[in-house]
Amino acid sequence: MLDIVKIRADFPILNTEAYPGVPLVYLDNAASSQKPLPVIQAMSEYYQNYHANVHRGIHRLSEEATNRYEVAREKVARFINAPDASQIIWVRNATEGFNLVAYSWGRANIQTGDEILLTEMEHHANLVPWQMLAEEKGAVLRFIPFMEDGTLDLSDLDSLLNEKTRLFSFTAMSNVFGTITPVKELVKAGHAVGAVVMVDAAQSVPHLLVDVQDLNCDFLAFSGHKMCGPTGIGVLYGKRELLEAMPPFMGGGDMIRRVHLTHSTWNEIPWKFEAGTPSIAEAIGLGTAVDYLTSIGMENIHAHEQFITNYALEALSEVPGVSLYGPPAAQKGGVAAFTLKGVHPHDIAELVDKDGIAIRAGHHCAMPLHKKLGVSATARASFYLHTTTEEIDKLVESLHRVRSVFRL
Ligand code: 7TS
Repeated sequence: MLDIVKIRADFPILNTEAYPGVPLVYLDNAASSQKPLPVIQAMSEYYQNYHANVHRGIHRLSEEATNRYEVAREKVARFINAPDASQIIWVRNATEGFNLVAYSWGRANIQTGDEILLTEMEHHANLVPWQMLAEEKGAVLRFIPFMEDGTLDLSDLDSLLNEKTRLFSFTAMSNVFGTITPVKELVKAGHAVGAVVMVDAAQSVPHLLVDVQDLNCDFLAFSGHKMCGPTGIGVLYGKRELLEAMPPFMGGGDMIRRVHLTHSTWNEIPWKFEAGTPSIAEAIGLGTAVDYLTSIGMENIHAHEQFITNYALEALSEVPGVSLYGPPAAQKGGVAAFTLKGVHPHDIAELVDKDGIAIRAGHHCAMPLHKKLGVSATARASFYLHTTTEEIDKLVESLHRVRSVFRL
């Protein structure tokens, strides 16, 4: 079991009030997680003690900044068991990871009539870049449907994945249902038809042990800000031979080997994909976030979240009028999406906020998923390593107050 009191003391914001006299209850971790003190300190130490640009100067500050920036890359590589740190490309967020692959790999490899297989429960980040690519290239988008319980319907996988499928990209964990998908099996199925397989790990890397060599995926993307790290930094992992064969995404400083007036040659990976001054403090902060999560243990974090999710699903299901979406706790991460009959999700979020409780309401950047559910929006509580049963109880009490405000 995690020492939640000790963990909560690491997160300054968790010990603040949302309004005077109303303690903050932060249940919006799927949108973005809060930051523990070591991450905040690592970033401020960089600015206070050794801020300089990386890969440029030969003065002490620049060498130290470069060293710490590259050490952070090595930490992230170890965290997801990448074979080598050169396969960790710094991007701004998971969204940029998908755009990088769609733009660079996609424009070089996708042709008219090729198929791109996605699922119906993707976040827009793993949907829109492929739509743009498909439109430009005349490729066809296909989708694995989801079933009523929020798990993937794999019964037609044999025909959805076929010799025309060039790319298969899917989420490892739905940000609405919380569904944990069978990543390893899906990667294997994709490879069996010769497709390149990309995994959206924005919701999985922060909460589960992810091993890219075990999964054998070709690309995998995630964001720092959902895993106790800063905003403005994310990761694209890729297999070496793919990354080396891909053209650059953006041009500019740092990504070149030699520049002539009319043409240039490219740097090695990972820098070939990192044009311009990067997010230095943020990369260092993410390295510290990885240290922090590792010190607690990803298995422990997942076990705690399963316990909390189970508790939350049971407690929420006892509130009259609540409908829950997604599979049971054992099959999902720490996400509870729900509706309350007779109250719009935005009203739920606004009213529980008065009790200091932060949840998200809306389509959670998964409009097609909500369309298929037949609802325009859901309310969503999402948990992390510091979430307590008392916080879930407060949400449930607050929902009872919402019901009385609406005279239900
Ligand atoms: N993929 C999944 C599964 C996500 O949940 C998100 C963000 C992204 C990709 C994109 O991440 P970004 O950091 O590039 O924006 N999800 C959410 C969410 O559920 N609520 O706010 C952001």
